[in-house]
Amino acid sequence: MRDQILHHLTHTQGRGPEFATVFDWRLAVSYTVRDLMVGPWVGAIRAARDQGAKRVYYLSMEFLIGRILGDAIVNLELEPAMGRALTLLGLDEQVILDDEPDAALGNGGLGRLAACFMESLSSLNCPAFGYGIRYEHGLFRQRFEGGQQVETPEDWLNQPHPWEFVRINYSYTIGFKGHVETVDGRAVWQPGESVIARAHDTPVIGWQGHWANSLRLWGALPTTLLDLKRFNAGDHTAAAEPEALARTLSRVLYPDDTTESGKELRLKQEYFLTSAALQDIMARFLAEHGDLEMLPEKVAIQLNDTHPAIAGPELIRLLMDDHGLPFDRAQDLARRTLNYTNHTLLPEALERWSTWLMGRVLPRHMQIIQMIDEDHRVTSGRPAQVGIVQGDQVHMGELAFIMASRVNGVSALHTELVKDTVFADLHKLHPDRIVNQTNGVTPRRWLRMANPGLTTLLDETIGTGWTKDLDQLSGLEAHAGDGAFLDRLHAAKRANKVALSDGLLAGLGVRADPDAIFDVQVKRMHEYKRQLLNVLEAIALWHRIHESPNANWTPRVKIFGGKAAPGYWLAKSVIHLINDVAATINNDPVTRDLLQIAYPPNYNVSMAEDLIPAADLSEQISTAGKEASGTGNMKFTMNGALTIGTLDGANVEIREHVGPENFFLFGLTADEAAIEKARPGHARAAIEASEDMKIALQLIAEGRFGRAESCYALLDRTWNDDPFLVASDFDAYFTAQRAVDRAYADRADWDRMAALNIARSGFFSSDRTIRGYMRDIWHAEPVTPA
Ligand code: H2P
Repeated sequence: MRDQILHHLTHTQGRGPEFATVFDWRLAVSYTVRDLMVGPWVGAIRAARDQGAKRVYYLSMEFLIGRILGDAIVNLELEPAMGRALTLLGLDEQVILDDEPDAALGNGGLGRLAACFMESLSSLNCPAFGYGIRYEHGLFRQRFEGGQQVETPEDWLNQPHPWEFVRINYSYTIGFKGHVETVDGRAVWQPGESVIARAHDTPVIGWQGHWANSLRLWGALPTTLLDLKRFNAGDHTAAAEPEALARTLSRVLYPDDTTESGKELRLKQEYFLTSAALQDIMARFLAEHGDLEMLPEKVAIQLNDTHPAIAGPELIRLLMDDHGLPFDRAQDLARRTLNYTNHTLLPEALERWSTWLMGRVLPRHMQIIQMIDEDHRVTSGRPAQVGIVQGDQVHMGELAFIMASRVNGVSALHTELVKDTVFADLHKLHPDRIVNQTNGVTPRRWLRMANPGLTTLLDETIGTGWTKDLDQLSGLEAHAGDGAFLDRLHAAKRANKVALSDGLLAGLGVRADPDAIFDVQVKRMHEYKRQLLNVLEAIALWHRIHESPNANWTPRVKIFGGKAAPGYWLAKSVIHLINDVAATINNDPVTRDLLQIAYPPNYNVSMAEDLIPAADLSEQISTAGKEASGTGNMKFTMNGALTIGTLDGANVEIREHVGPENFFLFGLTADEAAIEKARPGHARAAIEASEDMKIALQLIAEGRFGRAESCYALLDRTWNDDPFLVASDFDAYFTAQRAVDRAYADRADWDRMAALNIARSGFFSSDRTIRGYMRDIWHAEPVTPA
């Protein structure tokens, strides 16, 4: 290992050890580890081809993979060897690992789920490709200035990315705009613009290195490098136009689509990913099988949300226009190949494009969408309000549903709500199409890698088998009454808290007492996730401590993390409020030993790996019926945090598994929330009824936390609208938090509950989820390499 690292330092990085920087060493280490991934990777690709295996294709606009090196070391079980090699070289392993930038190619749960799925697909030997976009900048980087979020571009690709392989032979032309002609009775689309999609492959190594699949990310290139004629005529800017179009396409995740040009760019990105992926899939399929009738038998395509929903019309287009199939056969084959996962019931996420934009950017697809819609109308006898095209809008959710073999929700509750709400009419017409696959997370990254202290304890107590069979954690049940075991569990958690506390002090100047409750809410900033409820509770608690400073309070550190979409003013004003409240409370001499608030900026996968293992309390407090599943909730449970939460998303299943007595439940149910929301004046009535809530709002309005003006809109919305029922749930939440205080004060009992949470978290492995998809949706089998 040491020699390999030195070899790569010299021959790949071109550096002598005496001149090498941390970056040079990290690349040398990464190439050394990558070498060990290539064998299984090539073997897996060969085995899948030789055995004519069915392949799974996961199309996603986001893959929030985070850092790769540490994960690869864990999955290849290289820790001892790597540790020794780096010691021999006089290097600090943590410094090397921390030098890697996060691949921030996602926003939140949806993208992180895709990354966990890729890892589980490899760990289960399921032949698969992930297809996405190689965003040059990914999601923005977050800073706080005066407590407010400021966005700057993420520059992870400013330095060489050692994990990827550029495949210049896998390049496809992607057209946009133009017009459709009929030649010999066949439609011929003549695009007005085009770019090239070029493949960049990253191997995703599974547990113990038996198998690796590819994450294939598309970068955009111009079809002509430079318009030389215009260049020579002196118009240098115009000459570079083709390049500008291409670069913009794979530049950032979620360009602001509040403008018309932003909308067009987003639609083009979605088509760029989808068309490149489908052309690649068809090329591989035809090379291996030839007979188009075999497509559904050999190919399963999963659409991650509606973002790649243009796959339906695109696959039909390829089958009709390139391969000459009639519409009916093309549509039938496409439908038997495609599946769609719904991740949210919120209307803003079920995409809609104007027929004008769709017709202009993708004229051939607009025709095919109308054919699909008309065919569905005739064959299903559906009611008028169910169509894909309604008025001047193309509904991508309906398109994805109608073109899918299976549609799945991501938790038991969410799947039922999908049937009852967003797709109620389509569900009546196609009652077998919707199925559930409750989300999961990979225990390799989220336990073995992120929490080495707990991992050692688990390995020594129940063996290492849990890593690939997470249900084996149930072996801990027998130790939940064993004082010596609980002491070790407590010590492992405390060590993580000490490390985090050091980091918070160094980074933010916040003093977090490792014996306080570490209460963590990390996720995208969104009104329905109710970070506002959490910070209002902090204010009310602060006020109560002031009223009786000598009462028996349990010290608490509240930790927040998350980014707000750049155009989302409300989420941004909650960030501002949290930071302002922290600035006041953290310096208050009366309460500072009892309550601290920390909001480290730029929450990402790496930060999650530090925060989650150090958490005692997991905040999963969305308005019931709004969070489709949640996956952070699962990571916390696995790492021995207890949940305070509503009956929402996968919280419901977590509570069933860990037992209601080991979970802090509060709040309205989804049904109750729907009724409450319809009640006129619910917000005002709930605030009037809650002394603590009223005081919290009053303190904000009085300017106790800085400029009250910046909060007026937020306060106004809370008093008069409160669409996510913060006020209606406030007292129940406050009361549940006091139950948490009392429970935490009994250390032995808390540790016992934490142990039971870990012991009963096996169900939430993404291996279980992927097995479910393989069985119920993809009909795919694992493959053994020769
Ligand atoms: C979303 C849902 C979550 C779900 C996740 C993965 C869109 O992610 O809201 O409830 O767990 O997809 O299915 P998120 O809000 O975390 O960005």
